[in-house]
Amino acid sequence: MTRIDRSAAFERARSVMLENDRGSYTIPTKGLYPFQWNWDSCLTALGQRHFDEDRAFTEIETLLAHQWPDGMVPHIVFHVDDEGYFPGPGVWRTGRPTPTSGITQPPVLAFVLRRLVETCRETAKAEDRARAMLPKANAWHEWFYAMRDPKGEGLVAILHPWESGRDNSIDWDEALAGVPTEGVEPYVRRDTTHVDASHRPHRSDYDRYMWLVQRFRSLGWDNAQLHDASPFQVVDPGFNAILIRADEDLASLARRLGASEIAEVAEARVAKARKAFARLWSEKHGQFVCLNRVAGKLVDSASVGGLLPLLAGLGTAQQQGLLAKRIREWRARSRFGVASHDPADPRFEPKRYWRGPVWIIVNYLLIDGLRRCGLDDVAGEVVADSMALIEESGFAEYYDPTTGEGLGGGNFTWTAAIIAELLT
Ligand code: 9WN
Repeated sequence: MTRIDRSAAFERARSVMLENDRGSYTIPTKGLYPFQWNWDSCLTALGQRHFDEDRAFTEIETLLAHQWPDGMVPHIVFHVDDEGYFPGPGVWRTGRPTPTSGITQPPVLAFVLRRLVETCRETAKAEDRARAMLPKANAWHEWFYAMRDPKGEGLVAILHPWESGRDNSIDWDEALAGVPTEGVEPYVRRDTTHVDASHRPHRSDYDRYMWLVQRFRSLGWDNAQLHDASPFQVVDPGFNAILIRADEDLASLARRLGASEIAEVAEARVAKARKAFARLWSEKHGQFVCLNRVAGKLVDSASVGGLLPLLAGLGTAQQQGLLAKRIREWRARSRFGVASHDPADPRFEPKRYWRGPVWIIVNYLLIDGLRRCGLDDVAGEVVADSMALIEESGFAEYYDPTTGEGLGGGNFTWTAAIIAELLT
């Protein structure tokens, strides 16, 4: 890209972020997602900081203002009424003052917060705002190990595919098969009125998503009960790697800001999780894979979630090299990297949401992880592919890795935010 192209691309990215800005939070895209989503907001702050540092902090503060008393930071905050999304607050019925969903999402918050503080122009102000958020981020991380790792194994489970942020990944097929559908209340999906249904999860997936919501709701959203009551308990290497990295970043920030008690507990969590992580390596696939905690076995599914451990420098140097090799192999089989699932798998679907398409935010996490592990050449290839995708197809929600076609919602906030981040 030429210099002029870069500044034009940055301006386009900025206008997408501004178009979706609702003052103190940003929606992912108009129509399809009219509320605040957890990991979308945090990653959006990474882009906002390039033109408005204050606003970037506000994005995260708004999310944390809706943290639950038990420490969980919910996956959606329903700031306004909007019938355009299903399931809305009337389905979740979590009883929060401002309605929220009852599950969580990948905890990228502390990873983003550290980056904001380390790169901001107004350091003292940023440090003050970050200092106030440290106990909240710590409470959330503590919540994960208390509620989602009740046996103290060092790895946390997700209880709903939506928690992973990779909703209909092939990773969940086997565990979802153990979720019944009897008793699911009649419902009308709204996503398929906004975007092409063949690019979205199947009805059979939604039935199970709703069964789990109803089950958890029947338990009053009491997190102390949900883990053991859920027929879906999956240890996702991507999710756990994000949590480990977020704890490392929380510890580093806490040390910088003089909060040594928080630093110590975060470091202890990291040390324990790192030891436990080796269990998720698959010799067959040459990458990390999920563990189905209910069945007690690894899941035969090679998805991008199993490459994300690079983000926390997990695995041996040899294993990290194999993860980079996977990225190159997948890129060789499709035109653009990085597909969300191994394109050689017969279950790979290049247009169906998290069963194949490329997601720019995942590319960004991989780029960061590859650089961390000294795999800069591969990181450069993923940057180039990400730029080529937005040049060809604009700021889409996700892209077909075989053609580069933009899919799902358009003018998508976190895609724009990450491109702004990669450009600067
Ligand atoms: C359910 C907002 C969210 C992302 C997720 C993505 C999708 C929601 C949905 O959209 O999930 O949370 O209804 O499909 O899978 O990663 O946070 O952009």
